[in-house]
Amino acid sequence: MRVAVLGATGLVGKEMIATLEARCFPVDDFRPLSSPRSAGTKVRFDGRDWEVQAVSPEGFDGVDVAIFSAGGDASRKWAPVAAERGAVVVDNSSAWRMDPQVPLVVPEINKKAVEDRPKGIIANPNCSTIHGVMALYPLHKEAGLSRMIVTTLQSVSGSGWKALVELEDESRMVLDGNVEGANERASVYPHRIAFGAVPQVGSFDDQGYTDEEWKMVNESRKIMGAPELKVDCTCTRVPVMRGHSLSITAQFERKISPSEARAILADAPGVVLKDDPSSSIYPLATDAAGTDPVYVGRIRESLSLENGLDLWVASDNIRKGAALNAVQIAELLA
Ligand code: 11C
Repeated sequence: MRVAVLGATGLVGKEMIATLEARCFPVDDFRPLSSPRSAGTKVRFDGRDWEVQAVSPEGFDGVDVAIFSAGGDASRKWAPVAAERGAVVVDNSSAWRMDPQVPLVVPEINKKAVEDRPKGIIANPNCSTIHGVMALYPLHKEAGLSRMIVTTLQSVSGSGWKALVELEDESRMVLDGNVEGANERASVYPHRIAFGAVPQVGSFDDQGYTDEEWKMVNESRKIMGAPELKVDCTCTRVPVMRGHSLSITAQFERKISPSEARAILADAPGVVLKDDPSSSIYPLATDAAGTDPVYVGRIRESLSLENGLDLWVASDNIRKGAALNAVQIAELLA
């Protein structure tokens, strides 16, 4: 396969390149692309350094699969150009996800959807959505998911390199007693994130929900083929470098016991069950960081909802939440 990666110098782009290499993706020709600003920098792939080229229409000539992680504006501009030149685009931005002519794919759930791609674009879902549906879909197949109530605790790596540096800088300042300076250092986020929790991921609409929360609502319905699914979601940002966590209350059409749910999830592809609370074994973002699976635990019967279960989920937002899922989609094409 001739492979282009647009956004090759970003946090997710670099992980995509590392994932292509780690999974021995069959690459005959490799083209790392970026905005003109980052062009000329080098990325490492297959044992050598490659110079990143500025994105251009010609850069997609002869490319079989173009994996994009360069933000919504770049995707809106360049995905049709790449598709026009014959590439299949796997896009990690939110630009195309809800387009009815663009499949939104988590391979463990709806891999057949990649076959119907009239625009030549396949969308990679939002990270926290991927983690949620990976945990819930195996249960949905067995018991019919009717409602999900989700609170996310999202790490700063979801906002890229700058946010990692911001958390580190602010943490140092607070530990040095300079709380005022740390508050003033906030720039990626509207408030200091170090030693705090911010109930805002993305921007608010008139209803008081953020775009990140709407992604959980709409993308979950589309991926699981469940347009009637009831969803409530609150997305929060926490001072974790890498790995998103989700607290989920799920309601089903039929009763599903915690032990049945554990048995189903123990067999689910891409999911690892970590559920022995008496020994303090449950999913931790810090354990999930740098690994592929979606970890599920704290499975217990809901105290308030009929046929309900409570769960805790953690997974690496840069791996399964972004780069790994995108490369798995590319593997379906290969
Ligand atoms: C975050 N989920 O954690 C976001 C990052 O729509 O792909 C990814 C945004 C997206 O901040």
